[in-house]
Amino acid sequence: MKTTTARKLVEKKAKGADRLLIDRPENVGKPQMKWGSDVVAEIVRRLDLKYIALVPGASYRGFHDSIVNYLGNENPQMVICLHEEHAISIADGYGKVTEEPMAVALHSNVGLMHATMPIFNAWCDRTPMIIFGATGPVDAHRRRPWIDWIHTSKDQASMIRNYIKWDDQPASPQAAVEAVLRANQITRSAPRGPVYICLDAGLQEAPLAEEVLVPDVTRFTPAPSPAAPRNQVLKTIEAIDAAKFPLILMGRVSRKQQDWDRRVRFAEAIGAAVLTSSNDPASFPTTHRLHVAAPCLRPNKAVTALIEKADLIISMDWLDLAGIFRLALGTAQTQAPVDKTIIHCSPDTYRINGWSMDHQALPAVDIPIHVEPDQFISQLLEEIGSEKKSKTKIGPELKKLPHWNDQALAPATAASRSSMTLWDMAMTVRDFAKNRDVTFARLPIGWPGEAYEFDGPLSFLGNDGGGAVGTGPGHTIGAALALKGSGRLPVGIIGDGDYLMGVNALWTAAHFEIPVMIVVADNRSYFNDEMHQERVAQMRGRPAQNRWIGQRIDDPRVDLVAMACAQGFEAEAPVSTVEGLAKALKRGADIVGRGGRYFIDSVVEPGYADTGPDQRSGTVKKP
Ligand SMILES: Cc1ncc(C[n+]2csc(CCOP(=O)(O)OP(=O)(O)O)c2C)c(N)n1
Ligand SMILES: [Mg+2]
Repeated sequence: MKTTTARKLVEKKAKGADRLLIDRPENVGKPQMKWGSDVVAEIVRRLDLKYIALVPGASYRGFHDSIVNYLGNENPQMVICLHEEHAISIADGYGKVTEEPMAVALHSNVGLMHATMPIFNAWCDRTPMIIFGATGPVDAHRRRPWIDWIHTSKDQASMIRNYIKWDDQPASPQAAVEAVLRANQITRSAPRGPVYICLDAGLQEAPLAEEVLVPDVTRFTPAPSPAAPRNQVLKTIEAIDAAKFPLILMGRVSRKQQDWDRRVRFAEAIGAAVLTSSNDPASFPTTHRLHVAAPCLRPNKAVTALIEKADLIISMDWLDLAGIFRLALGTAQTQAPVDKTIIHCSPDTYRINGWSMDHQALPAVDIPIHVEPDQFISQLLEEIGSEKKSKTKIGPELKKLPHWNDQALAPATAASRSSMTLWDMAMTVRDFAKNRDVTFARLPIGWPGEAYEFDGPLSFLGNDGGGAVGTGPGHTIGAALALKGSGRLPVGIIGDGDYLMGVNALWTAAHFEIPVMIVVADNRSYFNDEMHQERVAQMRGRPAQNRWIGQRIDDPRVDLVAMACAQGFEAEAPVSTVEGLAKALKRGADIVGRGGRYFIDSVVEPGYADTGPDQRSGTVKKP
């Protein structure tokens, strides 16, 4: 189903392929900077922020007018959303691809309240993002009765201050210039995260009373990321030289191809085994000989064996270093440090606070490095030079270790079966993605590591850092927006619970004609929590067969396809066999390749496949 085209399409030659060519204002002429909000718009334009995701509201009607009629709805261009949650999630998905901030505008306290959860998510994702909020007028004498009073809060940012990097509420247009410049520096500096500027409605709507200076923004760019002290680099090389079995835990790293290539060169140069997490964006080619075990979230047998075997562990901003030791080695934690040499490279200490525990447990570390991993790796490579390759010690050891991808994988279930497990679905998707430039914007809970065949930094963008259901659709569409015109195929594979919570993010993709495919692993349940209820019942000696109560999304069955079509996606009837899914994926790829949007309801049996084809299953049936 296509959206109507009453709106004007302005064709802008071939270079417009990555732009949104709609919603163009008319008769704006050559507007003068005359109002407080024009100043904010002007400084934002100079920072070259391409988009601003928003749900409108009167608290920022001045700023809204400035974007449309002063900027001509360009740099940034408005990306209208149907919920503040999606505005933030779209900016998060965009930032995951570009590592650049997208702007967001949120209406007063109420819009901000809607946005809090995905802001937390973006905080956990370390995603840059400049959020504009609004309040007031702060001057009570200028407030309209009732509504302006309701929508004015003191210290509005206090709602989110614990999970953003910085906030401000400038009291003059000149101060707003400074606030935006500072916000830009802070959000782009590692460890990254959202920042918030609250714009007084009074400031926005007041005519400029004095000249405002808008400086050359090149003098306010963020500083380059710091380098590791040389003695730490040398110490690391000594530790590598002394190690018999070095293991790299490749964690939160950049999306840049040259950084990816350097990571591969580094691992090869020192001959270390490499692990990646199934929850974080792609960081290393998963089929590389050194990537011995399939990616996973919690250490499985193969990962545990590698961790046990390693005498040197190099964490490249691994999200939960102490946690993986605890899971793999039993007792190892802060109080009982592991008996191995540990190098931990992460800038995270510069950003953590006492409210959020997303810093995870404190690991014991022998060589701490407070910089971004890719910076550290480039320093190490420079120091090592190329002659190191011959010194590789792990080579013979590695030859003895089976590579996860060499093992014969259970194929998707035979054609005759009339239903699909999550394993079947994952294997079908894996086959589909081979030889295609797919970006998996999200993958669902329980997706098997054996389906993670990643060959570049945009193969996978990681899951919701804040463990927040409802962000899948927004993340996928934000990523697709960033990838528009790149030739890649953006695919978000998400749970039905996630889809249903965030479903009306889809309209934004249709409105702006963003090519994207969304596939739901439809188990008709909040299945993750069925597993929890089962575990609790078992621990308490109670009937586990009741685990489905309060969990199943059925009776009536929600028509997921209709919800996508109603918002301008193309789709077909739900598929429940591997052949049906394979055909649907191909059809979808063709449509998205031509610039369209495709939705697939992939019906699966309840159960998870992250423990292999014999999936943790949902044989429990409702009576
Ligand atoms: C905002 C939010 N609400 C509730 C939860 C708890 N929760 C975690 S996973 C999950 C189920 C998600 O359902 P779905 O997307 O269908 O995936 P499935 O569990 O079926 O694999 C829920 C409710 C959460 N993490 N975030
Ligand atoms: Mg589900």
